[in-house]
Formats: sequence, structure tokens, C-alpha cells
Amino acid sequence: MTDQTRPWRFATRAIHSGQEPDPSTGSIVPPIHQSSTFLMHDLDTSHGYVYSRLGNPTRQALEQCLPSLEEGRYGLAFASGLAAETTALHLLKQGDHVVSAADVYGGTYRLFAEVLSQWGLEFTFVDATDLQNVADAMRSNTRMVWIESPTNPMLQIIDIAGIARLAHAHGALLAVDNTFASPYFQKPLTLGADIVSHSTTKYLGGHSDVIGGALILSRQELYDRLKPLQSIIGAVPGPFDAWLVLRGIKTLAVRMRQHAENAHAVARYLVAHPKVSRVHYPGLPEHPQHDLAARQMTGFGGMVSFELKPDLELVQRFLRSLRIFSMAVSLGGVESLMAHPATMTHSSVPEETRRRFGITDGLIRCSVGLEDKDDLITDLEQALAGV
Ligand code: P1T
Repeated sequence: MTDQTRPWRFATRAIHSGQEPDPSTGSIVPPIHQSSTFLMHDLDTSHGYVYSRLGNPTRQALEQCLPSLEEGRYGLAFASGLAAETTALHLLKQGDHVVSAADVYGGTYRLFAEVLSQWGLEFTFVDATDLQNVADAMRSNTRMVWIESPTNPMLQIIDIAGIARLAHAHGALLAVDNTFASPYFQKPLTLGADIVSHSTTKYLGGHSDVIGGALILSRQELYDRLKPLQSIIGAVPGPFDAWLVLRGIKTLAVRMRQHAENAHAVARYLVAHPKVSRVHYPGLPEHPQHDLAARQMTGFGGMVSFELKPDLELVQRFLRSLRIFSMAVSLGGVESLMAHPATMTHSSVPEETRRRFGITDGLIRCSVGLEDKDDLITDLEQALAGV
């Protein structure tokens, strides 16, 4: 289907792409088609809707909107970010090798290292901020490189275009988890990535009220392989969840601008605080990949990690004394959250690997929400005063 919204800019596409008024009722908002099955008019299952695992009109509205955000051509929605990842990895077969960035969401690490490796895929985890590490890990059977940028939780920036060249020179696909940046600030397909993955649970949904995932592609050949996998594996979102993600996307542009502005203010405050030993935010000039971030992103996002004394009792006291920030995993919602990666999001990563990549007991990850930034800083001030 041709996308009439193509010539429009990001914020306009986010509101209108795939979301034309409903032709049968005029409803401005796409209806929630809460039906598992659809009336068939003949024995031909190749057109129209048949069964909601295969396709559903609300999910299709989301699947049309997603590629318009990422400047791709095809979108597939899933029941979670990990469902999207699992489906993408089914492009590979037993004996294939994947080079993965080591600094990825703990659940991704676990899916690769504990589950898919049992099914005959081989994984090498590297510090992908240095392209040489990726080059050294490539083998004749390497079929995919998997990265995040910015990474979870260290906020490292990985050179997407550089890794795309490397992967393609070896005949491998590059998949980029674009959850942290969101398509508002970064479009990996335009930098050479083959697959973009999202946990739509985060910035796309934006309100901490839905679990979802997505894959976005430019090439038809990949879509033709992944579209059947989506329905064969069956990890699809229900219509209401697809609708919630679509509703979140409508305000993505304004939310991301404010997330980034608030995160910048929080990062600058933390840098100057004597009890904070390090701050990881790609928008700070002292961030080791600040220049790369400025080149491949159009803004630095809403996530900030920082380090207190590596003392679990002190960290817990700090987290519990916050009044606006909630101690919780996940990110990308309107409300500010703080997580402790070593015991929460990355507890499944072996301790030795965690330490090697800087996930100390003092590391705190902060999803800066849309509250007034002065209130957020006042909250940090009072909590830091108590530790
Ligand atoms: O939770 P789910 O929707 O399945 O998404 C998994 C996922 C994938 N990629 C990234 C970069 C993520 O951060 C996540 C989920 N992360 C958290 C729940 C968290 O607190 O980091």
C-alpha cells in the first residue's frame, strides 16, 4: 500500500501514518478491532483479514505507522521487545554465529546466552564501541551482528554506519535495537542497518501501560521472510495493546524533546554533585563518544546513568528516599524511574561480565520523565543529601 503521509515530517507522520479516519464510521481514531476471527466471503485466504494472529486491522495501523517513523518500508508488531528479538533471530539456523554487543539489555543477553545458544546458535559478546573488536569476532559463519545504541545501561554509543559496513563485508545482517534513542532521535536503517528492533513498551508506548515490540525493515526480501515467522511463531500483540502503542506514538516527537531537555538538566546537575563519581549521558561533552552521538543522533535521549559509592545499603537508601522518581525497572514513560542494573535489569548477566562492562553495585540508571525538571532536581538533591 502506498503511504500518503510519506512527504510529511516526523511529527505529522506519527499522528497520521496508517491512521486515516475509519472508512466505515468516520472515526478519527483507529478503532480497536477486538475480534480473533473475520467473516470470509470465499475460500481465498490471500486477501482480507482471516484470523488475528495472521493480521488484525488495529495491528495493521500500527505496522503501517512504524516504518514511517524509521524511514523504513515494512513494520511488524510483536507482543514484547523480546518477542520481536526472538522472531528476528529465527532468520538464522543451527550453526550460525552472531556477534553481539556485550552491553545490551539483560533480557537480550539472557535470550542469546541461555536460550538461543541451546538451539545451536553461537554468540560472541564484544565491546562494540571499538570496531576492531567486532572485526576480530567475525567468522565465516557469522550471519548477524546485534547492537544497541545508546546501550542499556551504560549509555555507550556504537558507530552504526561503521558496524553496518563491517557486517555487510562479511555477508552478515546488522540488527539495531533502537529502543533507547527512539526513531525521533536516530534512524538506524538510514545508517545501513538491516533490521531495527524496538521494545515499544518504552518510548513508543510512552506511558508505562503496555508491553510491546516491533521490527522495522527496508528490504522486501527480509520482510518476506519475517512476516510468515511473525504468524508462525505467533508472539503478536492483541488489538488493544497495538492501539495503546499507536496512541503513544502520536505524541512521540513532543515527548522526546522534553525527555532530552530534562535528562540534560539532570545529567548536568549530577556531574557537579560531589557524591556522584561518574555520569553517563551522551549529551555531555565529556562522554567518550559524544562526537559520534552528535553525528548519528539528532538528540541525546532521556536516559542517564550515574555512579554512587558501590554500597548496596547506601544505594537502596538513596532509591527509597526519592519522592518523584520511582524505584522501578523499564523506561521511556512520562514518569521518572530509577533502576539498579546490577540487581534488577542486568542481574542475569554473569557478575564477571557485568563488572567488565562497568555495571558496578553503585550504578544507577535513570529514565528521566516529563515532570518539571526543577522538581526532579530538587528530588535528587534531597535524596543525595541523605546518603
Ligand atoms: O520488556 P520487553 O518489551 O520484552 O523489551 C525488552 C527490551 C529490549 N531492548 C531494550 C533496549 C530494553 O531495554 C528492553 C527491556 N528493558 C527493560 C525492561 C529495562 O528496564 O531495561
